[in-house]
Amino acid sequence: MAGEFWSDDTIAAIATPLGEGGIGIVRLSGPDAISLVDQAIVSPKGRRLASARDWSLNYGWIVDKHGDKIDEVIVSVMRAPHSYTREHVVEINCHGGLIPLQGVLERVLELGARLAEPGEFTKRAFLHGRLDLSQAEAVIDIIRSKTDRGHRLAMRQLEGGLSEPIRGMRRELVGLLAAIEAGIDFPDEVGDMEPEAIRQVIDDVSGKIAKMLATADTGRLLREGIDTAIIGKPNVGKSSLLNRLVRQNRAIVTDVPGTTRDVIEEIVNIGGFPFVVRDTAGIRRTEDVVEKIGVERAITLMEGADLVLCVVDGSLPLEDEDVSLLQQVQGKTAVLVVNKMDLGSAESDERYWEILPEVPIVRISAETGEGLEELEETIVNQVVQGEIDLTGDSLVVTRTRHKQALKEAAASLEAARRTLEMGLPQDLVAVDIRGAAESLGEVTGDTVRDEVIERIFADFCIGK
Ligand SMILES: Nc1nc2c(ncn2[C@@H]2O[C@H](COP(=O)(O)OP(=O)(O)OP(=O)(O)O)[C@@H](O)[C@H]2O)c(=O)[nH]1
Ligand SMILES: [Mg+2]
Repeated sequence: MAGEFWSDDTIAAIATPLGEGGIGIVRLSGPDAISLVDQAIVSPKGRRLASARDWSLNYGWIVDKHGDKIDEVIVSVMRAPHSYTREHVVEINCHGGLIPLQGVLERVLELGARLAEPGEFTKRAFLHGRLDLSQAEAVIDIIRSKTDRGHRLAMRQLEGGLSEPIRGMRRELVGLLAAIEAGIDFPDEVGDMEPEAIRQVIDDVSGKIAKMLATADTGRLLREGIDTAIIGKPNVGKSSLLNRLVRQNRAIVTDVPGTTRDVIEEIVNIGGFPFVVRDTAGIRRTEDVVEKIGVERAITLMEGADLVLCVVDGSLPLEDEDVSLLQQVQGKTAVLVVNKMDLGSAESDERYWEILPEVPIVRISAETGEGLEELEETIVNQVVQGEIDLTGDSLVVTRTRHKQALKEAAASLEAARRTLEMGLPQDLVAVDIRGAAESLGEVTGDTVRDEVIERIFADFCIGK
């Protein structure tokens, strides 16, 4: 798939966020990128872009068809194949405002460029073999990374940290297939392979896949963030807890029950993991229309969350409403946060556990900050299963798509092992091994279907 494609049109897009900035960039890629911009630019000394050196910066003005100036610019020229897409790429550095950027974009569109689709630059880089699919996915993960850890993982993936081991395993399987097929094609000269030799390769690759799969759940959380809902009765200190976690006064706190009505969302870095924390309306039966909607949202959020922080006021005895709320939390990944410890504790841990067993309890004071560190540790331990080494060069699977492909490869290898053990003909074993090799190829994009590729790049931003 990769490497065979060649585009005959030239695409253009604004590559920087829309808004005010020091500079903004209009980017073009394709066979006519240089000649097309050349028609739109005038330089003080009459220099032409066509004769500009590769990887050079060129000063000038972009002008409209009447010769009127649109913006003062610096244009970089990167000739094929030494560019992001491996095509001719031109980047026009404009003043960073909507009007100059749109003016310049419209001018190059008028001269024959086509507006790029989301992710189309990176898609071309993939189709020309400069990046494989997992590396292209790493590009968007770098842009969207929410913590240093997530960013480091994406960088490693961009450098081939995932593709290399996958390709290695694929080579092992393809080598095995060749050997099995030689035996099938030349039964007299070569003959069947030793089943034991086949099993060794299967076991080896299966072992590596299992190791990678063990990192997938944590990896996904690192990439996507951990959906965390703070829930509890009104006035127990949910908004105060959010403010503590984000270390600023984000949500309004008052002593009036029912203060928070809408959902307030913040991304918080806890122990290097991105938590998308949502503060919700206090859950109680209410006749207030606005508050009622807030309460419904809180309950919906709780249902879908990766982690629930259930807050109770520890200075007051449990009431029926607390009990029914705790019961709703049952079965979810949760931490019971017993707040207001500075005002004393009315109930024992055992009492809470009677209603909500097996959930870790942390006593804090959102007012003084006491207990917050312990809470943060508990939160991380609740969602991050097992030890994964994120400091070394170890590999972490961060995307569900990769996890799925690895699981399918593992299942095919398992089927191959069973076929082998049953003593069935080796061409049947070969079918499953080929299936496993294909599943592995989906990660790098070597064997992936077009729809999957479309879907991946559609998730990108315009101009990337
Ligand atoms: N003494 C003490 N007061 C607290 C503590 N945490 C919160 N409060 C107070 O409790 C009141 C309610 O706090 P909020 O954070 O607004 O409570 P909430 O759960 O968000 O309330 P709603 O939005 O109405 O559901 C405020 O007056 C806070 O100052 C605590 O740890 N100790
Ligand atoms: Mg609140």
